[in-house]
Amino acid sequence: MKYSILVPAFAAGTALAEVGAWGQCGGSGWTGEKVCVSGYTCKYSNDWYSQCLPGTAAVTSTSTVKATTTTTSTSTVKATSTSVATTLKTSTTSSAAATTSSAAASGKLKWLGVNQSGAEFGDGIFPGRYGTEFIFPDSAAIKTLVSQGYNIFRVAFSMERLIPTTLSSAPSAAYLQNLTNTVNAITGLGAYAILDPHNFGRYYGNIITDTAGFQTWWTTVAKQFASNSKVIFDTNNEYHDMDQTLVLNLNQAAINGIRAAGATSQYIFVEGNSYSGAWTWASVNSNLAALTDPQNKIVYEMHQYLDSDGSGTSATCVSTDIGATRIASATAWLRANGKQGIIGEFAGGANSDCLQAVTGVLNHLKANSDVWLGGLWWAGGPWWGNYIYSFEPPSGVGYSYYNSLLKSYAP
Ligand SMILES: *[C@@H]1O[C@H](CO)[C@@H](O)[C@H](O)[C@H]1NC(C)=O
Ligand SMILES: CC(=O)N[C@H]1CO[C@H](CO)[C@@H](O)[C@@H]1O
Repeated sequence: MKYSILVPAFAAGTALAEVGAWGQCGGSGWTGEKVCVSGYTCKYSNDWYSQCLPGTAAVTSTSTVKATTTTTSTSTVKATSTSVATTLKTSTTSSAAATTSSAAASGKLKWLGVNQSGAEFGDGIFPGRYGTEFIFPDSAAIKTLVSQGYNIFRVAFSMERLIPTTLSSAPSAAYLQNLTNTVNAITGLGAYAILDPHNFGRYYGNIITDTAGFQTWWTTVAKQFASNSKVIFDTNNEYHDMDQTLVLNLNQAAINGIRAAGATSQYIFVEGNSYSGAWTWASVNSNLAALTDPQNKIVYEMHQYLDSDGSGTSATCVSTDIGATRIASATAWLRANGKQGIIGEFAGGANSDCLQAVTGVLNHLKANSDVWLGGLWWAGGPWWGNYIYSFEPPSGVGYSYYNSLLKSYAP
């Protein structure tokens, strides 16, 4: 999800219906009610989601840094995506459609899983309070998902909470312990855990330009997980509005830092600029083909949503074949460059158009499994409430609607 049109947490003096406990009360594109029932407060979680959480504390403010940077990006991303979509319509619609209709739901991917959100919530509030600004994933929910067949989980967390002072300083023991507990809960069940610093290429809101410091940050973190072969390192979530060479250099610094820590068996997921979008990857991120890894275990992580602006903030999908259509140019890029990729975030609303579009994503990944290793739904986590894509068992909107489809592709 990308854009931040910040929604005021309260519409003062109105007589709107109130949002119930744990319900969504704000976020980019949110047009629903914003006032919580008595005893609950609308809390900012990230630019896309605010939620009614227990308590009466003052509403926390949002980050203005993002508001400024994303305004410019909206038009850039949209302009790029339009031309990509146009190109794809002429060149790949027929093959994408053929894939959708011919591939049965019996296909299996190497990896299929769910993002686990919570430890990065309360973005911009550091260090924040456990249970108020942020939470860790629920290991019981993860266990349920593993029992359904999912074998990979992307654990979002905050770089600043893990290593609070500078990029080169020591970890916060308590946050590291909780993160490690989550990782161990996942890998102890035989699944893969992706460490996802959910930072958009920023540290305390500023674009990271200190590549040496970033390398050190990664060496510090990777040392903690070097002996767990089921851990995967994701260099950073969704770089955007950054110099393209800097994105290359940060990814390479992360790879170098991770390998220098003695973490030599694990996969490394790299991400690109423009929010790592699959639909714009070939036009924006081609320079990342130059990344090198002595272990040769780089996987290109791309994100793809199916709503009109690709931001993942609407339950409406553009068309029933938009999933395969938006991914096709990335598939061609991976194959042309001899690389492998994963769709690290995808989702659609709980409706029949999106069901077909999501099926198209899965069938496309399966039909091109020489270059695509799998996908991860956005998102599970204990605090999603009635969020349009929530994959939290037992009753998340996305879990209820999509679990039977998704698990038929699980390995
Ligand atoms: C870690 O988790 C425990 C609960 O298991 C909680 O009490 C504690 O506050 C958490 N600390 C941090 C920094 O997340
Ligand atoms: C949304 C997005 O692009 N990636 C999302 C992954 O998870 C977090 C959840 O907090 C979102 O903030 C990110 O934007």
